[in-house]
Amino acid sequence: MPESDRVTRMENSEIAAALLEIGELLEIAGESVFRVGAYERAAITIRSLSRDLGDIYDEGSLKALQSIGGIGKSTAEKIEEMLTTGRCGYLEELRQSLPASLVTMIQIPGVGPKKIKLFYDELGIESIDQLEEAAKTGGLRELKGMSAKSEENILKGIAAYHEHHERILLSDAYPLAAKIVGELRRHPALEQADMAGSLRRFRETIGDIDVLASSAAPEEVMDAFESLPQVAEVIARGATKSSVRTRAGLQVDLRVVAPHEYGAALQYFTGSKAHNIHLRELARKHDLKISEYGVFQMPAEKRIAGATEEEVYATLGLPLIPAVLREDTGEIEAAAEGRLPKLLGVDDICGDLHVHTNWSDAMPTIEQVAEAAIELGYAYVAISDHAFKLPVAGGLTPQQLEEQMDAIAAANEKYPEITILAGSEVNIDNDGNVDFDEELLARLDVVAASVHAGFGQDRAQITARTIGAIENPHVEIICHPTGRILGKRDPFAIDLDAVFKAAAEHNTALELNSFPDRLDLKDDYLREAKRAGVKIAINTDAHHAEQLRFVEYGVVTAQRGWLEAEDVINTYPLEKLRGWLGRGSTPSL
Ligand code: DGT
Ligand code: CA
Ligand code: CA
Ligand code: ZN
Repeated sequence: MPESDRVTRMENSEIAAALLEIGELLEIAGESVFRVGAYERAAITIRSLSRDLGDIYDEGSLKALQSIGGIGKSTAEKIEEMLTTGRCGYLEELRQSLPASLVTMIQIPGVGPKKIKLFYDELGIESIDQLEEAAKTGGLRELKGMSAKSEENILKGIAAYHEHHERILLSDAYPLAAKIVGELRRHPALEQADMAGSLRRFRETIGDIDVLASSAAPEEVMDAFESLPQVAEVIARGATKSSVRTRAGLQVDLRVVAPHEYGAALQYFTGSKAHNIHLRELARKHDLKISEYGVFQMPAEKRIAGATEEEVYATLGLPLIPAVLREDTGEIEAAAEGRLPKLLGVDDICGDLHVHTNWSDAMPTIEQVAEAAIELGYAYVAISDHAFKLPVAGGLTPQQLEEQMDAIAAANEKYPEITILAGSEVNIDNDGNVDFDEELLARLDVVAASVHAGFGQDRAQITARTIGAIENPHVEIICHPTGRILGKRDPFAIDLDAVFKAAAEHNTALELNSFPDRLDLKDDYLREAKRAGVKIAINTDAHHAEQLRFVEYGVVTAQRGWLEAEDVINTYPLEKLRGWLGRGSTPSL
């Protein structure tokens, strides 16, 4: 394939978005859940791939695409079509058959494809705005199965939708921004380029992508930026700033500054706004002025720094404050007093304590999980499949769990370079009890417990259930403690103070689930948990071997929560972890 065709090839994120849209359109059209689910799963798989589909296709054509777990023949053919033509005929056909705005309506909590079809067929409603208008004016209550109450619920759902959908997930923005920065760095006129804004601070969601560059030839750099294959349209262009919209619909702002101003500009555009305001107030007290152009001694306005961020902070007598901490939540005071946390990094992680296999609802075999973990340099990985009280996720019966423990023992023989821990993700029932009897739980290496049902329960009940599991001597980790799914589901009404207190007292770890739409516990809660003396497990909950790499999103979130390696049990080497788990050496070895 000629080079020019290559660069305009569709990205993984664009292909995933197209497949997801197919699934959603089929759902509205009333297709079987099986077909719909196949597209959804393929999209999820593609989003978690660390390699470009284009590269995989170049190496092994259609066959290679099909060998990616979760991608069947017809999906692989659609991917091939998108890679080679940049289009998907099937999606275009589906779009023709239904208005596109119907698809976004699926994302309103409480509004499913059946209702969308009803509103469309009966009232011609095609958009969220039209739906909102109809609900406000009592226009829906006469329809079959609808009432004034359901109109009220729809309005609530629309409010929740707006709250969640103004921002995009870090994991959707980061790979794209990394590519853009990588491309810019290859430009001969470019000196430096970095992500800035909330993306550089690794916030869980991103408003827009900010990129900063330095060059003596800003026009050339902006021209190159605007002609990147990811760019769909240029929104605005000035002397030093260009804003574009990508084909995936994200806004990217590029600013190009002079090299001697780069540090001051990077500091300014990294933010947060609150951090910047506080820093600038502090500067005034030192008779300094900090702006995006540099640091100036007042009143003479003599420029004293600006080329690097270190320099900017040093003029205030501060060490460089890591971008992840710049939220004005005490980091400036901590820096001044020399007590910034020693943040943990991905290299500190020794293993993953929450991974699923094809024994329950996930793709990989135990062996594939082991190999992926070895690839990441881990010392251990825990297989913690679902348990039988969650049949929809293929939960293991007691007998299946025993069989799996044997299979894990065999895999440990096969892979001496890593220890595969036998675990389980048990379900916390309404009374705080979990699957399996004590004898079986005691034979595992590690037990994690999750709330998987009853999300709508009141605060007292959901808190009591969780604390019940925390108090269980056979449970070491509580998974995704607030149950939120970014953009989809609010956290449940749980009393985290009470949970933290119980977890500290019973030495039960709470999970930081690294799945990009969970990140649960979130940054602020991690910090509170740490203050309460709670240990954290940074797990991925991977359902695909590639997803073990999501640990990176967990680690940056942990950094935002001021966590240090000692706070996180899976930074411990195996023996120390075993000591913490308190189970001694175990039968799986
Ligand atoms: P986002 O895009 O909503 O996820 O959040 P940010 O933090 O990326 O915010 P954005 O894109 O509006 O602006 C990028 C950075 O520019 C921000 O983090 C700090 C800086 N900035 C923006 N507005 C102001 C301001 O009014 N004052 C100061 N000191 N800095 C600002
Ligand atoms: Ca931004
Ligand atoms: Ca911006
Ligand atoms: Zn799980």
